[in-house]
Amino acid sequence: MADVAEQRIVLLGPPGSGKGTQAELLAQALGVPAISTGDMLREAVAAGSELGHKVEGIMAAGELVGDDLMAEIVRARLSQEDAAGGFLLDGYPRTLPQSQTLDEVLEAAEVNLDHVLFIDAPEEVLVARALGRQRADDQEDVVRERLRVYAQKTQPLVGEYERRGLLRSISGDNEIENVQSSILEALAPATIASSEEGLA
Ligand code: B4P
Repeated sequence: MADVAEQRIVLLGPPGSGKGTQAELLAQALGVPAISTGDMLREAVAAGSELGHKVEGIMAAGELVGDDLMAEIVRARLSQEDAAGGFLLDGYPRTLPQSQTLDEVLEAAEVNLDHVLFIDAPEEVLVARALGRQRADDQEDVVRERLRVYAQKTQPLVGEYERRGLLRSISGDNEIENVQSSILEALAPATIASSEEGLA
């Protein structure tokens, strides 16, 4: 039986909902690595690697990097040793084909996805946060494009994971600490149940 440290969790939500912020806090609480595809891509751009050159323009325009390239990156990262005992995936999957890739990776490793945390907030809150951050892909027109792409390509995953009974919805329109408390509360029944089974 999986214990607390073996949780495999996906963080889903629109750009600026606080996925990255919450992933870091939750990873510390659960003792599993936070794997952010956005951070991995930004590091590649900063390093000027071949991958960085491929994705730089796509990210700056607010579009999604191609599913095949993302599959390569995520397969390689999830096969690393630190992800064997659980992980928090921040920003992946973002499309239905990406969710199929994740299913394949998990099936091959004979493990399951435990939760999908869906963090949401009103559009104007998301735009205001992104503009406050001043990252290269945080110009207002790019932010609005990222929100459009999110609604078109990523939003359908919410229904998909809800059907599978994995979705836990969290309001991201709150103080960072309060959002984190809501997440821990949403995970608590499963966490408590698995610890009790571990003790039995
Ligand atoms: P990401 O890095 O995932 O960008 P994001 O969605 O804006 O991040 P997030 O929602 O985590 O926001 P954060 O916590 O930082 O992706 C960037 C780009 O990479 C994508 O557009 C795409 O091009 C590419 N990419 C990544 N993954 C991909 C994939 N799977 N497939 C294809 N392409 C992919 O929070 C935002 C701001 O709000 C921060 O400044 C934070 O301090 C603040 N904040 C957070 N929580 C707050 C709160 N509760 N109250 C007030 N402020 C808060």
